[in-house]
Amino acid sequence: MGSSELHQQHIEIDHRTALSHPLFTPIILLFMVSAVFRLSASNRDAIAYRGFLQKSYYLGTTFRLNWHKAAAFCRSQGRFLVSINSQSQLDEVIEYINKSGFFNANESNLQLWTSGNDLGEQNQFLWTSTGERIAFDRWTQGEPNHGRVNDCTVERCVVLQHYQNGPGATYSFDDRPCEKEYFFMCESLDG
Ligand SMILES: [Ca+2]
Repeated sequence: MGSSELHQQHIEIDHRTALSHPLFTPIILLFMVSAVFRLSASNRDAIAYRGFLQKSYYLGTTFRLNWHKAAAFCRSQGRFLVSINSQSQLDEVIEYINKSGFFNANESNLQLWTSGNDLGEQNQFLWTSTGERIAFDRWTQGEPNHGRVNDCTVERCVVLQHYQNGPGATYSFDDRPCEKEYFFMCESLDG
């Protein structure tokens, strides 16, 4: 056995010894448990702060995306698709849209994706961004109608829609096929 072979064998023995050290497993476990605790603490902090920090918005009206891509786009900007679970939240959204000038540019209709959907369970609509049930009853008359194609329900994602001049929808919700492309609105918290 040459000296280099001896050296190699020695290193391998040391490696096995380190892995089988009696303290190795407990140390790894302790590290993982503390990481989980740190993560849950930061989540709690985020929820606690949510109460007194104002939302900020982003209105995407330069290109249309399907619901899944719109959700991903918002996340890529550090935001979430918008959730609207009260009259005051709707008022903030309407104010933002009005200030954006969208309706001044010869636009009379607007449909935009929110985070609402019932993808998890039929007719159990949630705001994915907050985890809340859709408790704010702002459905367009006759909606959600769970539109179907070939016996399969395809209308499972929620738009906020507004028709300036027509009858019907006035900043109200409608379930639409998630694959359809609409404008979208993202929200985040200012901190
Ligand atoms: Ca519908």
